[in-house]
Amino acid sequence: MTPRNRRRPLRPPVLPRLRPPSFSGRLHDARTATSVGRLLGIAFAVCFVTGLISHYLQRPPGWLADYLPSRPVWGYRLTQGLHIAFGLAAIVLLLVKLWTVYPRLFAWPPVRSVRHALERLSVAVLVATAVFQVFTGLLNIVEWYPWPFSFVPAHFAVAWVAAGSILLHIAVQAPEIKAHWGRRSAGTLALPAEDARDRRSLLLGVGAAVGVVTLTTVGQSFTPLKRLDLLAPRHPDHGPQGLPVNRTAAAAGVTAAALRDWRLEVLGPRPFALTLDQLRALPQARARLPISCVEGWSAEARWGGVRIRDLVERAGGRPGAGVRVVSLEVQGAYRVMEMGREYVEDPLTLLALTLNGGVLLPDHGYPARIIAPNRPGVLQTKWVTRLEVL
Ligand SMILES: Nc1nc2c(c(=O)[nH]1)N[C@H]1C(S)=C(S)[C@@H](COP(=O)(O)O)O[C@H]1N2
Ligand SMILES: [Mo]
Repeated sequence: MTPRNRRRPLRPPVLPRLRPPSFSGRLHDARTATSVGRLLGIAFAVCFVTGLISHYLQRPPGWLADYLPSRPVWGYRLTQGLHIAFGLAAIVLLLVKLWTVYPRLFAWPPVRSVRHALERLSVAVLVATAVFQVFTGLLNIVEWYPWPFSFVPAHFAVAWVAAGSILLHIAVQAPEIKAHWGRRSAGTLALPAEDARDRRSLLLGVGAAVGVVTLTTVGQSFTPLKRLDLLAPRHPDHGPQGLPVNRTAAAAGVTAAALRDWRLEVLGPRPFALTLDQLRALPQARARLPISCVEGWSAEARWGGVRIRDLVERAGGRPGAGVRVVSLEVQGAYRVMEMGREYVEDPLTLLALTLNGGVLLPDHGYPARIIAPNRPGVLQTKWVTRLEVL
């Protein structure tokens, strides 16, 4: 008898045992999650605060509009620059943070208790909203809107949900965060030395990646670094008259024909209208002010034109009056804009007729545009045709 034919005792077939995959990399631990998490927390906090500033400067509730400060002139440039820089850094940090904790996605059993289920649900909300914020923010700075909702209200609303779920997450994880916070904390001392070495390497890599992303994009608003601006969608110097353009005259439907009979109308107790030559004959003021676009770029320029407060005074407006500005643009979200008292009274707020020493080009708002200090770019209305003293 060959061994092949020998009778074997009957055994049940061996089935592969169903087991969830296991992930045991050394960097998927609570210490790493805490180290990366607090950096991400800082980035999100800066984004949240600067985002709120941006939101209320752009769409102030009625009672606030007259108190928005027009100084410092570089205020919005700074807060918006920080918003974009920290938002871009948050993309790197978020990816690394998700990588450190993703094994928990496969925790087995998936749900241990009601409490555990709620905790996982809150993490799901946190991850979804965080990804939504950095993703929509990134596409906004390249001005690509492949979605049916409008960016500003969605980004604003989800920011609150994200902020709430981050606070909840910190509260739920507080004991772990505390155990792993400091170099000599309890949870940290229990870990082997090679873990610390690997973690240092990971954090160095994260730092390098954030550094590269920041240095190659921050020049779009922080002009001393503009020569390194390789990855940002805009360069602060690229555009007609040395300034970027977001919406061209052609895109706004502002044509030569529409401009032929252009007059500036000023409505108020003593309404009047002026031709461009009459405007040029009024006392001219100069201002060196940045355009700080909510899409992330900022660039300073020299502007010349008539002070808004002079026009308001001439129309018989009371001190402290606000102004509604209407553009020639046929339709568009930025056709009508309102500004409160502080802006109207600021001597640097101009109805600009010149830019960097030349007559405004059509894409920059010829014949006349608004330029005001400490103000989001979207409110620097171009192709102005009417001012209404409120
Ligand atoms: N009427 C009108 N004004 C407008 C806009 C617009 O779309 N329509 N875009 C605004 C935006 S988003 C910015 S950042 C600035 C850009 O100004 P610039 O083209 O002169 O650089 O103009 C603002 N003024
Ligand atoms: Mo903008």
